[in-house]
Amino acid sequence: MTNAIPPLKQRAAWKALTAHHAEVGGRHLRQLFAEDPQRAGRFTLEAVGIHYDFSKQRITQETLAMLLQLADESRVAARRDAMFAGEKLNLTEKRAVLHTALRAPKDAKVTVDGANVVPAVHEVLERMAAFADRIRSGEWKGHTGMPIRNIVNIGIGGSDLGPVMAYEALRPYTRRDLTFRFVSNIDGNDLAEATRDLSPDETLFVIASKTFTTMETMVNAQSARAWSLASLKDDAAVAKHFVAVSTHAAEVSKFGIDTANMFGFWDWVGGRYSMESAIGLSTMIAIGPDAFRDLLAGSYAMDEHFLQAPLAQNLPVVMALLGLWNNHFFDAHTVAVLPYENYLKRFPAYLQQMVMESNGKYVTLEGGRVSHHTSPIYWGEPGTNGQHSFYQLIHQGTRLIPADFIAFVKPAHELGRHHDILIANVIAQAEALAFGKTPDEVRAEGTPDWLVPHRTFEGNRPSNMFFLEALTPFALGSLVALYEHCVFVQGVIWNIDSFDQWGVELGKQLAQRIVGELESKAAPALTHDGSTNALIERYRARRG
Ligand code: G6Q
Repeated sequence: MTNAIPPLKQRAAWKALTAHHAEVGGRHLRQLFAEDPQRAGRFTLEAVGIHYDFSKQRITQETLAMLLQLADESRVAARRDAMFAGEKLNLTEKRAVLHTALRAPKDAKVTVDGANVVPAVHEVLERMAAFADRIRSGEWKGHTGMPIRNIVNIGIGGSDLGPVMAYEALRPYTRRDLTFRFVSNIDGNDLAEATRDLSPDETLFVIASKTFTTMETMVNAQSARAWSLASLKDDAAVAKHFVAVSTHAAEVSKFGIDTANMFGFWDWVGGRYSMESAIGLSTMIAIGPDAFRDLLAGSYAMDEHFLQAPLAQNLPVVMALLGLWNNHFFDAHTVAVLPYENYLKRFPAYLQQMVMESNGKYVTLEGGRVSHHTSPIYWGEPGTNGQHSFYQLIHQGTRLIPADFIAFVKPAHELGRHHDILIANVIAQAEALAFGKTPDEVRAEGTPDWLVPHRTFEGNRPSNMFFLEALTPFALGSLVALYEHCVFVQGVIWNIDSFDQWGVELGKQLAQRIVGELESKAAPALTHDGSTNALIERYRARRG
């Protein structure tokens, strides 16, 4: 399906928004709240257990109506339906985009190239569950007859960030008597640290790689194999200590892993959208098959909401539109993701890949150059830590940084007043950013005149507040799908391919060439630029 929509700036809704921004863009949130006592309720949505308060965005009802008009003109609903129906929306790789099929119920039907993919999804889920149960129960024995106590996931990018984020997020649901480690970096320190205190006869490696050719993962997997066999001293041990998650059976058996111990997925699952495919095997071992199904159920519930809710009440759609409003009309180049939940400490990193690898593109679907910015930069840290560091810039810096606050009513651990204080802080930050503190208020506190400008907060900094009940597997699944669909909607409006990632290729190719030059005994003539040549020569000379 092609998307022959006019360029963004030529769409009628865009033009209307431009005029509208000239009129309302300067209004302060203080004024907007004062004018409309119903504002908080008016700009709050509730779905899939997520209470989404966007009343602290710099919008009026008219803004929202125009943004929704933009979604209409950009054919968001039709593109969404096409994605769920298995059309090949990943244009440059000619692939369907069906991470939503990973969480479809057993009786659903999702067709790719004429075949229903749902039975295969459930078949893999069942194999994963049987395997996870065998590890968790101790039935699966290592080569020396010891049960597995350590699981090391080796993968990178989409084959790492989802599993590690989900493991950290759902720690209270994990088997505490099992140790989980995640190795991604080609830097040998990563594998060395992950294995230094583990015993090979109790350690299982999950080699997670869609292609099974990624340099980092393959080198790490070979070194893990050597580490294992140095102690177990028998090639047959590989079958007990290595399993693979991949779409490439041939490459898996080339590595020496029995394909009976391989868990498959499909080319219609993008790496950064794969944490609920077999790439989630380590997650399933950690939290168990039932909790993993709850994770899928949370994403599925958000999928259904995204599919069925009218655009004006549709969380991912509204969130995406407000992101565009800030990005384009207030020149906000970044978004701070600020979970007030320590278990979500890897969530910003996970979102960085999801958002920026998906929508960090300057080429349109038709191959032209976009005439506007695309993805903002996502970054963040859990609160309250960030408050004692970079929040200064969000409050009083010269750049506008919209924030996504994420908080939960119930903590995993009830510990004195901790949670009340945590939640007081997240609510206070959103309030402070929106309303600030006027010079008069500062003066009234007895501040001397010379200090007043320094202690004044302009406010008018927009934020989203996502308030959920508790960080359960279901809630995590719903949050992941919320952001996935938000990214999708923005990609549709920008008319870009959110599902390829050609931008990572050049560095890979150059590294392949340079590694040959670093390791060659023959000191080859270097034909890079002067700086690159000098760096290569310096390394070669220092390493001897
Ligand atoms: C994600 C990207 C990328 C990918 C890694 C690992 O969307 O495609 O991050 O996940 O490069 O790839 P493999 O799983 O093939 O090793």
